[in-house]
Amino acid sequence: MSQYKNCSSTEQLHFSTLAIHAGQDADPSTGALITPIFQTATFVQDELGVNKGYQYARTHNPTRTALEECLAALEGGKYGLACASGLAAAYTVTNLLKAGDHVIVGEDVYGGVYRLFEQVLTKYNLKFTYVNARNTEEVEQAITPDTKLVWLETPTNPLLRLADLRAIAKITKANDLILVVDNTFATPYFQKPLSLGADIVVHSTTKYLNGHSDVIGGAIVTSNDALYEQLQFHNNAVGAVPGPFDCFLILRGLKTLALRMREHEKNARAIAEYLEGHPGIETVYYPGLPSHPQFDLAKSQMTGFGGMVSCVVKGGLEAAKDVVNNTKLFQLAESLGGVKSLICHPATMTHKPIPKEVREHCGIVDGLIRISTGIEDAADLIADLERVLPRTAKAQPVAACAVASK
Ligand code: P1T
Repeated sequence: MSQYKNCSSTEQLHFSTLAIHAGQDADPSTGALITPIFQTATFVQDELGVNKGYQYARTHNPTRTALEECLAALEGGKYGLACASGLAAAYTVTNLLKAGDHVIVGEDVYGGVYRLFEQVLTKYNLKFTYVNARNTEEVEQAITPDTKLVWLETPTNPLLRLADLRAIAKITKANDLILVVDNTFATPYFQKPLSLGADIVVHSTTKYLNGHSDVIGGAIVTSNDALYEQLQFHNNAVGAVPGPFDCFLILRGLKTLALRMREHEKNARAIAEYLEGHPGIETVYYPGLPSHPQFDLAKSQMTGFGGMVSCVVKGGLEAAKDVVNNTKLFQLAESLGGVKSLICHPATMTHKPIPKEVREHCGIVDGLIRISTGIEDAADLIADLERVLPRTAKAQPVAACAVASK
């Protein structure tokens, strides 16, 4: 259908090459090297029932097709679908379900995904159970006769916890469930969930895939023909699709994904190691640290550990506020995965839609801060943190100080 077919040999090509070539042959009508922005709502038909593969831009648009083919190639999948946002991608996937169906969700997910499930989809009688997906048995024990789908983030937002995808995929296959993995944090550069047994990968392309903090987008990738057919149907029927300019920007971002991820990871590792040795920090969450309880699992299912680091600052909410309000290079903002470093306070920002007791139960405490390391120089980023992190814990409660001084 598309005039932007993958080169037939793309399967043998490496990641960085696919990012630049998959779905992105020169424009056959003009020779344009870079996929043009097809800023059109509709396509003229040659005669009734005869067209050039495109009819109406909600259904397909050549710039979007190029992006979808590239995303599919990078995830090692057969089909890609671009969506208007990460949440639009999540919503489109849940259109596979019907009223009464049950979903098992890894408990530590982006607050907006929790809000979509709990405040929108429960109205349509979909049921959700949240489990500690670090423990594969908990996932298995949550299965009911109505369960249709398992939804996981790995690493999770914001606690960088992992789920054992190979082990969970065995369970979902044995029980005929759809395994969906949100691969936003790892990106396909570091983790390919389809190759580990997942049925569907979703992304907020707003993050690393675009990489420049200037687009909202989402994506779905699968190799399953029947699932793709339904997902594509809903993508068109619901209409939460991205415009061609946004697709162009994400495609542009993808071309440097491999380069950027290597730099993000280098900086994240340096920052995680620095934080681990800092007296003002209680806990550091980074799957690339040997002290991470799932370091071995991380090494077995990921080829790198990504650019996100979270930590708990000693002194709770007040100390965390002091840090996020005072960094200069780390900008205080929601989102992640861009070239510019960001810092955020999940409890009051990205994970605010989750009730306090649910949040705290899974470890999203008031002292937690989340860092999205950009690709600036690591020494400058560490100096920025060094300036604001408390060397002595100021806000220690009196009782805790008394115990410590004994
Ligand atoms: O913002 P949007 O493109 O709709 O993506 C939603 C989403 C889905 N999945 C994960 C893992 C995410 O982190 C997000 C969005 N997250 C943020 C905006 C954030 O700051 O965490």
